[in-house]
Amino acid sequence: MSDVNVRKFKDYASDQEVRWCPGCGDYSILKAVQRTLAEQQADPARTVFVSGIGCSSRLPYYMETYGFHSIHGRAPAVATGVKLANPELDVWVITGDGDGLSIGGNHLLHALRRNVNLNVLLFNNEIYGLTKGQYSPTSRPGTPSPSSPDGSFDTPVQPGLFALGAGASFIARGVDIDQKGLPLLLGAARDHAGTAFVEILQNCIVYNKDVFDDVAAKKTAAETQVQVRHGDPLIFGAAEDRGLRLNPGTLSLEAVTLGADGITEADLLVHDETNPLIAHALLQLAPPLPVAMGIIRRVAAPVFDQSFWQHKPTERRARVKDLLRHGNLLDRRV
Ligand SMILES: Cc1ncc(C[n+]2csc(CCOP(=O)(O)OP(=O)(O)O)c2C)c(N)n1
Ligand code: SF4
Ligand SMILES: [Mg+2]
Repeated sequence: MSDVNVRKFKDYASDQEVRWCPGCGDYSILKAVQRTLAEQQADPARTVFVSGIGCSSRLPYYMETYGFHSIHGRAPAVATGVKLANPELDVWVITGDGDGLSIGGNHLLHALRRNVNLNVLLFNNEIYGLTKGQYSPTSRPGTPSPSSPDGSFDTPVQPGLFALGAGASFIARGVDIDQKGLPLLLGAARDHAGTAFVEILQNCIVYNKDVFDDVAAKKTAAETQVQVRHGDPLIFGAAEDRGLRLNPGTLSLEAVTLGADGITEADLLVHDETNPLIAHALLQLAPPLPVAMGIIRRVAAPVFDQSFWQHKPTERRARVKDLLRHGNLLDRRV
């Protein structure tokens, strides 16, 4: 391909004025998405971004691709329809913690369990940003907000564990500002056959500023995050001298120091993307333990849209117009 035909990340940006608050983490995610499409030389004419409602859900406006700003919580359903109608499209779902896990929890659950070939990006800022800062299903207990003036007392849902419980075949976690790591995760999500679920920790600087500082702050990230890679032992720390081993008594991960008490790399747990127990243990990690980043789970599983068309090959090109003009729709059932 000559240079003139190579798409740069700016080629995926639309001419729309970006209307997020200055400093919002959504800007970095948008850039990472555009960078991913450029890295993979994705065809904009075959790319669709479907969103629900929320600040995060404004993303499709800013992409020079096809897009739907759909209904609150319903993006997975709309995206499933898009993918079924034209399986050749690369379909992305953009959702927030409120959109995807509150009103849309049911829709997300079914897309995940069906394993529709979609890339789902959940922007988790632990707050309803668009509606001015009410607490959300992922807000940590004690979050003060207009709907919880004395601090929230709900038990939050953890997006990755929700996805695991729903049977997701791909689960990853990244941070908005990680311009190196995030495009790699998004690229892997795009390559995955089935629903790829990516939770992105996103800083809402207006209504929940720096809520992820204990995990995402750049200065301390080497200590507060463990980057997981299939086949590698779980090592973290700026000096790479810390690790996670499985405590057989509690069946949970514990942090250890390499070299102390005779501990070596051989004592550490080796990441296996296909092992659901490891995924569960990694998703349980929370401060003061390092939080898992990267591809936590990735397995091959039957893909809903592929199975659908295998069962209805002749209907593939059917047009709604033809169906509607045919009289009684029920007579057309096959
Ligand atoms: C049916 C319906 N109920 C409620 C709302 C109000 N509403 C709009 S966005 C939103 C929550 C958005 O939160 P989130 O998905 O976390 O997105 P963020 O703005 O934080 O990116 C709510 C409750 C709505 N638009 N439609
Ligand atoms: S309210 Fe929060 S999430 Fe929404 S644009 Fe502003 S900073 Fe971003
Ligand atoms: Mg939110």
